[in-house]
Amino acid sequence: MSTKQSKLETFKQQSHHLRGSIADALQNEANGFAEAEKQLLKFHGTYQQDDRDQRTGDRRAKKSVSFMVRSRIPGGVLTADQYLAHDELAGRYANGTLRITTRQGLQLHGVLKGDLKPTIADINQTLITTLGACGDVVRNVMCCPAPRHGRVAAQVAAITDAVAALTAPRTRAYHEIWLDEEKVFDGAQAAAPSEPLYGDAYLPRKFKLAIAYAGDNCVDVYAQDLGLIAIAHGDTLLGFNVLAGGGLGMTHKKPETFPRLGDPIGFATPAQVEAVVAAIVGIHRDFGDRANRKHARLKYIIHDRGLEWFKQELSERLDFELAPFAPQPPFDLDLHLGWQEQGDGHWYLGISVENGRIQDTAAAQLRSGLREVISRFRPDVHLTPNHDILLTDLHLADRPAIDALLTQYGIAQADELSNVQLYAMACPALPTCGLALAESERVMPTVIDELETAVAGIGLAQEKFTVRMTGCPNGCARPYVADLAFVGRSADKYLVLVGGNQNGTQLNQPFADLVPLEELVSSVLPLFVLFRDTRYPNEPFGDFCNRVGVEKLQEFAAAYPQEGVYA
Ligand code: SRM
Ligand code: SF4
Repeated sequence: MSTKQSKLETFKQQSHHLRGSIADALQNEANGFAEAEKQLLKFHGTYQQDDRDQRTGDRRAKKSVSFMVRSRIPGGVLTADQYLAHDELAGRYANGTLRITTRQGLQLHGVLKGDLKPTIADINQTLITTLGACGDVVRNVMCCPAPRHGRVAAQVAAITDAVAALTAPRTRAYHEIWLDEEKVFDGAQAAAPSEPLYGDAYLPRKFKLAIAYAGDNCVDVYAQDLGLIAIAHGDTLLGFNVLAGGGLGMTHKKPETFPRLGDPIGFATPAQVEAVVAAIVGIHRDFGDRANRKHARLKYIIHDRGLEWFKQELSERLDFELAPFAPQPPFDLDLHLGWQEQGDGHWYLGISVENGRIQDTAAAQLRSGLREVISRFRPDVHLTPNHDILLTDLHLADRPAIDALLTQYGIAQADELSNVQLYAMACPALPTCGLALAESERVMPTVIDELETAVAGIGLAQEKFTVRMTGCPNGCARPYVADLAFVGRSADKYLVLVGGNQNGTQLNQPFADLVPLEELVSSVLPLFVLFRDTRYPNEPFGDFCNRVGVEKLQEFAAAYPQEGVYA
């Protein structure tokens, strides 16, 4: 195993808290940045990308370079003005679309280098930052987006904000580069403010944190480096069950990389939770692998050193003992869609957004429709971890007008969509993602249409199961906890996995490999037939697959008649 630190560690350490030569490089004529700056830019919330549809195969040909800009939005909560500012920027500087992310952020794609500074500055004008949306830091802090009222909800929201503030990078580099703040670092001495949580080299890798409410796992809390589950008794927030060591990224054919669910660690009171977060992030900072980035997540520290070691190390960093993990009810996945009373006399409307892409197409003008509804009715906007959008604090009296507007713009409401569609997610993949091995977002609608028809054809139209697709094994749409997943392997071939569940509490298993795109649905349809015929009462699809086991499922599928004769 190499102990030589990775190149990126050197970039970080030499960057004077994320400055590098970004400011100078912004001024030059090139359409992109050199390697060190490209890496540092991620911490500022932007990725250099190229349009992979435009790649010619000629390495000398000039690439069509542009930037993805990601906003860090704790809990996914925006005001109407903040949403509308992003919408406006999508039209002015980006490719005319907004992309809700699986961590409740918003992305712009296709921003040119010359427009990066105004784009980031304009986002900041609305009091939203892109700093720390990407890079080796604690990423956007997630929290269940459903508008809730009462003391518990207020406390959970306050803790979400406090944890986001605690884990935000402190460097002023961002303000100097993008917001024209006076330079506090002149290159002569290390006069930049220190990073109390991160140090000069930041974390060895990204770190993900989410807060769930007991019983509602819409944030996929087991897939996070650090998961907090709010436990309340009536109107009192007792505290949080703490999970650590979840994470999904893996690399095909490299068994030393793997998805992992978080382990129960203990229970923290509201007053203890920030100290617990700082201590666990500190363990990642101090023990994470700085030589091999593929082995640098918290999950590998816990896997390699053991859970008992981790708990001991955590206990030494805290000046109190964590209580034991508290009993909690079973989880469910609530997408929070449709019209719902929010508990304070107001209503919210959850709208399903196919793969999180807010755009206008011939079939539906989602971007324009949302813009009009949000401009006229001024709701707060909550982005969900399932790529959807909630418009909150609405008056019931406005429902007919809002419904009419959605119809006018061709926007379907949740009760008009199939369960297959509602519970599906796909990552962006091609053409923007440089790591994609196969298509995802662009082909998912066709796969979903086919799957919808197929399961309806065998009488399972009402069945709820999660189906997720990614263009590579990194796992951005959290495929490894889904009932059914398609993970890109090569140009148009996928690994098919089954046996996760909607509740996000179990990992799925590979069922078939290198399945061509056009055979994805037919490859799994025999499993749905077997499920329909032999499931236990109310047993979900993923649990059924898990119980029967992949080997038996493979045998059954191999013996099953070819496509077209399912009944
Ligand atoms: Fe991700 C890298 C998109 C959530 C695991 N992810 C990327 C990049 C930036 C590609 C790159 O490095 O060049 C993708 C940009 C594509 C594009 O064109 O927009 C990308 N990831 C996304 C988003 C937009 C997918 C989506 O459908 O919404 C999500 C942005 C969330 C946000 O707002 O911060 C997104 N990524 C995730 C998740 C899910 C989650 O966090 O809940 C995961 C799996 C959980 C995990 O981290 O373990 C995830 N993304 C990765 C990985 C693998 C990390 C690993 O430990 O191996 C990479 C690759 C990397 O970091 O090197 C990656
Ligand atoms: Fe890109 Fe892979 Fe993430 Fe999809 S899963 S966005 S292809 S890195």
